Amino acid sequence: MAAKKLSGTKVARAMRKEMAAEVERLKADHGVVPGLAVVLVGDNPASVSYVSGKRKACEEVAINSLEHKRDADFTEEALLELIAELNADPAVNGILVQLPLPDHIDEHHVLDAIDPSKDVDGFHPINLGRMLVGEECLLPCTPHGVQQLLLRGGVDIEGKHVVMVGRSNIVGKPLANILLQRKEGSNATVTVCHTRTPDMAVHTRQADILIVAAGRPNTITADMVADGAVVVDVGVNRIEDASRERGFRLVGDVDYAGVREKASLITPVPGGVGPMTITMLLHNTIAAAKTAHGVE
Ligand code: L34
Repeated sequence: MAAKKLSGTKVARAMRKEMAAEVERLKADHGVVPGLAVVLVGDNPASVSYVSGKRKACEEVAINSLEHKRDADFTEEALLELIAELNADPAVNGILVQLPLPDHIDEHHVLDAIDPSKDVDGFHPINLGRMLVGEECLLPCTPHGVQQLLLRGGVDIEGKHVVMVGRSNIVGKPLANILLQRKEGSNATVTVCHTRTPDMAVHTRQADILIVAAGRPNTITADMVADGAVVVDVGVNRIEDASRERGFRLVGDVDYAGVREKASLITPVPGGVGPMTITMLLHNTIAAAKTAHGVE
């Protein structure tokens, strides 16, 4: 029997409705309008598209979004200066520097320069450290979005065997940590696989919940998935396709057509994790604004 589809678009829509109401309340009761600064260096087409999705999502819930677009030759020094300005600007509650950055800029220098209280990506070592020890913090958006998508999709994570494929700083490592927290909505047994894992299928077949963030199409095929598994596809890959208006189509890291015949529940691409990532960014921006203004 084919899997049910777990739609991130639907869950994101419901969450954004709640958030719009909360932003309205913040404004009415406290005169606070959350502000998000989005910094984009260069013109990577995928980044341009994601940033535009973030702007539209902000509009949807009435968060003030301020875009700072710079040419690809923008220096690291100038970028650090811009971040210092945004750190000091009280109208800015969240700062997001879209990744990847051009090669001449050291990503760590940049992420470390963001005020942790405005780090709505949750990429600052302070927030990642707090996450690791289970303290309150701004959580990275894609991992938090995956957890929310599972929970709101009715998937019980407690005690389940989660197999994470991928160990990036923005998905695999933080998501593995979130799901193994001693907290409600987590408490999973977590295995992490990566490019140096011999015979990955041995592990992926053991998964109750298989989460894939490998950055490569068809990383997971039907033979690598247990009957009835829940499969979350975090990948977003552009495949050239002349029959499409944009000249490409999006596929995940999972062979969707094959795997949906084995899984019980599966997230699509597009319309799966992507919309959740953006929704958790809104969540973090609202949370940062509340903290900055001492609200609740
Ligand atoms: N700083 N850099 C920073 N923060 C992030 O959280 C990200 N990420 C990743 C890349 N770089 C980043 C994103 O925003 C990936 N990512 C992201 C965000 C949104 C979507 C995909 C990736 C998304 O909305 N995907 C849609 C399709 C969009 C399209 O048509 O291009 C989907 O339905 O999957």
